[in-house]
Amino acid sequence: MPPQLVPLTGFPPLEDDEMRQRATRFRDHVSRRRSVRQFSNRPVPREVIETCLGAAVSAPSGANRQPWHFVMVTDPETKKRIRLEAETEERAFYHERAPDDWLEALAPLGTDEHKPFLEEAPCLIVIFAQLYGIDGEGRKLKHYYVHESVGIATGVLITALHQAGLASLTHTPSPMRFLNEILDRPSSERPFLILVVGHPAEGAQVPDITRKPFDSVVTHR
Ligand code: IYR
Repeated sequence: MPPQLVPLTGFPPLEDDEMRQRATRFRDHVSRRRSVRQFSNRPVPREVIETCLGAAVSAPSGANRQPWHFVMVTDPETKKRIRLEAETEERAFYHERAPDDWLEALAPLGTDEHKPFLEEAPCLIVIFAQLYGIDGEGRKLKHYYVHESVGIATGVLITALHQAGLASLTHTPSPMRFLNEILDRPSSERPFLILVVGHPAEGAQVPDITRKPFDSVVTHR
């Protein structure tokens, strides 16, 4: 099929100073994001999260196949089932499966097998990576760079939620296949991660950790 091209819109050229200002403000705001593990039960308007998902699904993807699916979970019973299954896996992880070096790496975060936030937060967004798609005639459609694509969309989602004033936590119980059953998703989809979303609990605390010095992670040639 020949490419179908249309004019690029939405890029009015900005003065360098305007760019500097915008980049700085965005950097300062995004840098204040923290992963939160204690959530209040304050509800979040559904349309706010849907709008953030609208930002996420605008992400670039391999051959524009958009190999993702997002399930918004707000039903208390479903959240409870997810918590129970996740805690079962996490118990095995923390007490049997995890090698010592992994447990040491996690120690500064203070995480353990208890995951009350899966029930307490008003919304879980379960992100699925579609290993392949299905075309109009029911045939398998190849997807490309699936994990890169879903990772980028997830990054946009986390940033959009932060911009909307919401806290989030990336949570990856391992293995996560139980999510397909609970959420009725096909085996062509693999759970990528759970994004826990809501307002931080009053008095919420976060680990006292820092980011690597900028010059150690960025070089010029
Ligand atoms: N999935 C476990 C363990 C865990 C792993 C990593 I890597 C983290 O950055 C944090 C936790 C849990 O959620 O507790």
